[in-house]
Amino acid sequence: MARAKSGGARCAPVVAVVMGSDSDWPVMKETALILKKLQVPFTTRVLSAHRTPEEAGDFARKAEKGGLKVLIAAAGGAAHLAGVMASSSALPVIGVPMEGWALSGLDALLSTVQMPGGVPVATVAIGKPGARNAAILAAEILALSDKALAGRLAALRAEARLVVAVADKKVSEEGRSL
Ligand code: RP5
Repeated sequence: MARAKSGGARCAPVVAVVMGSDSDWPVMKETALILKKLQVPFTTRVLSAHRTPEEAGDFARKAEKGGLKVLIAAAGGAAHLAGVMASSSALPVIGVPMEGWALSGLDALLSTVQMPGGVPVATVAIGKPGARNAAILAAEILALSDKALAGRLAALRAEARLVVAVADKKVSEEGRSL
């Protein structure tokens, strides 16, 4: 399994960011960037539930033994990648529906979220917001046993509050000056 960079040192990945196609990468890069910012070691892979089903299942089966703790799986269309990960691993799986080429990602959302009872996939929003939330959710799971990471997550939330406060000030001022 590939090593990931974290805080300047090479650390074994604890999160896998798996996607069905390299066409998903521009969106899933958002996940990787947030994991990097939070100093969570990760690996990024292209594995397809439909085009490389054996490799995808094999990856999920070996994930826990390889040191991974959370799997993030992104796919579009008839999106089964997160489900395949969840069916072959006991690790928590976060599914990210990709917007795809038709139906604005509703197809992928339903394929990802509608898992049968007993095989959960924590499904986040379609596209970039989901890609970002997948990273944060994975970090929140890991932060349950990592106080330093919990601190970095709190700082991220504080940053988001600051952005809203600045926007609030700007819009309030502009509103008053109309
Ligand atoms: C899914 O089909 C992939 O996850 C991707 O979102 C979509 C299209 O894949 P490409 O045809 O661009 O490779 O399996």
